[in-house]
Amino acid sequence: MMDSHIHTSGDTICAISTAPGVGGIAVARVSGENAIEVVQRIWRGKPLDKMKSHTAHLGTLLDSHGEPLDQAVITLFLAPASFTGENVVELGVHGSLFVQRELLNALMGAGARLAEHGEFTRRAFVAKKIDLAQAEAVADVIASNSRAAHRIAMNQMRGGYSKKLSMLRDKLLELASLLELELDFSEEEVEFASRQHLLELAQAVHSEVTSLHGSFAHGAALKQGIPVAIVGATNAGKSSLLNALLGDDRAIVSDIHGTTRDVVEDTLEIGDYLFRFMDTAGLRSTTDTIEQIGITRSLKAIANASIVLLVIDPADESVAETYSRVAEEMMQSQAKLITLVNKSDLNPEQKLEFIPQTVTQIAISCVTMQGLDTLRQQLSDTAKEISGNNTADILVTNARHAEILQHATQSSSRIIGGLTAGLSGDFIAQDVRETIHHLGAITGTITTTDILTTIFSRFCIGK
Ligand SMILES: Nc1nc2c(ncn2[C@@H]2O[C@H](COP(=O)(O)OP(=O)(O)OP(=O)(O)O)[C@@H](O)[C@H]2O)c(=O)[nH]1
Ligand SMILES: [Mg+2]
Repeated sequence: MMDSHIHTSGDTICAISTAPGVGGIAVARVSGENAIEVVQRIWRGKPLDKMKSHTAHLGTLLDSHGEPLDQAVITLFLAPASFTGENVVELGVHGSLFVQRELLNALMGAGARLAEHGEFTRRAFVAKKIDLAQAEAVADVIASNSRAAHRIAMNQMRGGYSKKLSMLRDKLLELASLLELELDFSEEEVEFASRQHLLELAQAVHSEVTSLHGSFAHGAALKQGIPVAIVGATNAGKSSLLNALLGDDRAIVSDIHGTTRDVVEDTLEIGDYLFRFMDTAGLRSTTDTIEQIGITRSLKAIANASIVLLVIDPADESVAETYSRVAEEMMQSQAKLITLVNKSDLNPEQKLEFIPQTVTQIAISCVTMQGLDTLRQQLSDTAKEISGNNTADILVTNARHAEILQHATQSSSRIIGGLTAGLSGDFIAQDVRETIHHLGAITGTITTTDILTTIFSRFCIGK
């Protein structure tokens, strides 16, 4: 079990910061007040305590027995001008697993201890180098696997999101102080700020908080992959399409109707976006219990998708029926429908007349790969369109933030309610304070040790 108690700063921590495994070079980091003395103990080269910040030095590192371990390049970052705000030494060594292990042993022998998950970033937060939302974005940048996800994380890390939250907080503080004034002078029948002005402020905050909260569905989709459901009648070629897109035999393909029973999922980057494809069980009426469960899952996949790919074999007699069924399932959803008329190698260029003009139709073949480039382009365009439709200029991608924002939409809506109902200022001030509190919990102005421990334990060691 992980030690939930984070040691106070002051002690010197060390970790390998590069990916686990063998590499050309591995980088170890050491941070703490005594970082330089600790490294000096295993270092043969220029005296590190005489060197300036932001300088690199070539020398020899010793193992825990005092024997030469490796030639290394050491980079110094002196407090407070470092990532953690403490003295930081980065040691670039050759990336053998043996060298990495021995180096950590030597550092521990010299007085450092192994860092916990995210402890470097946590120290950066404690030193107020970054706020909590930015610290979380560091993890997102490391985990980002598409240009779109990377862009959001970078914006958050550089503080765009925090700035927005702090603007909202300022509006709320203004609201709170105006309410205060109103209370102080309530006896004197002077109106300092009209309730109308207060209402406008509250509405502005509420609408921004609501739009941030609303952006989570899309933000999460961009981060984890935009969900794309591949649906259609049995034998239409859904699993063949998944395999063709992935360039891999991911799902079982056969000419037996009802081959796919469960949802088969995989992600793929197309253009700037990561997509999460879900191959589903073919839609047909069946008495087979297991197949029926599979079909229920297909319908659920439609409900959860941002894009639905309806695969059609034009030779199939029930095509119109399948189309209506899917269209009906999609009535409630915001998802985009794209129909794929498959097996074009057998049935050259067919356009299905019963499908409305507004719905995109692409002729494809999973055998000749015809039309797949058009499909990839269409997917990337659709993803861009979905992103463009989002009114928030900042996307929330973090579930913790989304939950807090949900509370903030409720408390800010109560402020509006209170103002509209003409309630006394002290009742309303309560909800204003609560909203400020919620926003503060995102950036970390208000946090508990438990929350911090949960957040940073999800980081890699060495970050
Ligand atoms: N000629 C031709 N055959 C195809 C094409 N796409 C799929 N098939 C064949 O159609 C049959 C069904 O393909 P699958 O991909 O298993 O169909 P599915 O829609 O996943 O079927 P279920 O899992 O049963 O719902 C297989 O024999 C495939 O080889 C195509 O573009 N052209
Ligand atoms: Mg299948």
